[in-house]
Amino acid sequence: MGLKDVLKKKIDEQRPRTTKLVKEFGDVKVGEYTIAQTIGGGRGIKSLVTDISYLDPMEGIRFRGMTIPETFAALPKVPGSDYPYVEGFWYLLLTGDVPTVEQTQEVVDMWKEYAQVPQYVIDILRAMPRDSHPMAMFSAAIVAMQRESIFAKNYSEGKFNKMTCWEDMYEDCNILMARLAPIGAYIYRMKYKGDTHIPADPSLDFGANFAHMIGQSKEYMDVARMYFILHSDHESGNVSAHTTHLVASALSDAYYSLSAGINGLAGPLHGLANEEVLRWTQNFLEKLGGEVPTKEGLEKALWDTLNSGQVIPGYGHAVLRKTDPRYTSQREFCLNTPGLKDYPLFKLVALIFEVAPDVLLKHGKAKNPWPNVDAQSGVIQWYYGVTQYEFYTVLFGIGRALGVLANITWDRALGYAIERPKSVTTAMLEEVAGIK
Ligand code: NMX
Ligand code: MLT
Repeated sequence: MGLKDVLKKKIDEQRPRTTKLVKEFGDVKVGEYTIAQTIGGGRGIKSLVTDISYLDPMEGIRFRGMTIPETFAALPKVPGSDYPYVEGFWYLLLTGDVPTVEQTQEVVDMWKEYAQVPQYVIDILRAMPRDSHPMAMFSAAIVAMQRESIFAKNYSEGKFNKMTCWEDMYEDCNILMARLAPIGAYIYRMKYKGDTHIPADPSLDFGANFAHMIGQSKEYMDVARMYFILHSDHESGNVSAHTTHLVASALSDAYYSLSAGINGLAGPLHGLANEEVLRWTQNFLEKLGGEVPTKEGLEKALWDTLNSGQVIPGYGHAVLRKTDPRYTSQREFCLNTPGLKDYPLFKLVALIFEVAPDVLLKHGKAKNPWPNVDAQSGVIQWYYGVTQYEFYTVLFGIGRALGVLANITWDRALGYAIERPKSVTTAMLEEVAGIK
């Protein structure tokens, strides 16, 4: 059975579960919420459903029920590599099944067929001012391709069918996913490598091809595979996933939805934090003439950042209350890679890990003083020569697309409603609080 048939079978099995919950148990309460949650970004309000990943505050992310090490261990590996195919991971996210080698190959072949980036996208990227942020370019390239949406075309021709429209979304998502690595690579080479470009190598998988197209070494191929998988999904409430879902809930197609999600990822409190971490650490190293600081020196720098009203980038989380396992996974990669383990920037990042949580605890504001994914990701990129930290969030975005596109395919399959929570006025909240 091909991926689409497996997915169809899963969707047919899942639909009655959702229908039963809504029809027979629709009045059962899931939770209660407070004024602080209403004003404070809806934190902790359970109002989204996804089976693709779940974030436990203490344990961290599970993809389709599997921890990060379990996921890496279970998926078919690229021959000659310890890391799995990104394409196999996509299969897992969509279906919940660990694919066989043949099932993985089906996605590899499909994405190769779809990977050609249309010339007009290249023209649009080239027409943008060269100093545009790479995230603005990435988002523009995605939304520019909207004219190709199969979902939008069929909808406009009156061919919308609630039961089968997920198939158009599925096709759109595969086409879009296949093109994201070449688009990212094009932006990278245009902005930072003298506008010289490297054509895709049809013998390579998605992650390796990205490494190849940006002009990277063989070693970096595993970095790309690891990076895309680690950044893929973090349940549905984070800004990029939620935005993608929200926009898709209006029956907007995958291109509009993903572009919107990428715009959210570009914020410094979300995906841009990986750029901020590197800017912060590089500025700091520069001041010290490249020397790794003492603990005392580092503590002072962290306090200076906090006292100037800035956040410590890469630390804290809206849900997590422990060190992010995505941080740990990348830290282990550093510790197991000769050269990286003793790399000054890694030593500094490791020292920040020793010092920052205590500083944040003393500061007394952040509910979670531990590092998140962004605190560790830039150092690996820098080590391999991807030093243009402005670009790091595009890497995050290519990975994040895996999760959010799998999610909106399921959103269509299960016919989730247009999202439209209710707002209240401040006076209404004061009344609820008994102030007036
Ligand atoms: N440094 C300084 N202050 C912090 C930090 C931090 N790293 N994290 C939280 N706080 C402050 C926060 O600004 C808030 O202050 P105030 O009451 O003055 O508004 C207070 O602590 C309470 O915030 P929390 O409830 O702990 O965190 P919240 O859920 O609101 O926000 C983040 C979560 C991730 C936005 C926040 O921790 C943060 O700004 N971290 C730094 C930026 C970052 O690393 N973002 C990346 C997140 C992961 N990702 O990739 O998306
Ligand atoms: C993410 O990966 O989306 C971030 O950790 C933010 C979040 O989960 O809120």
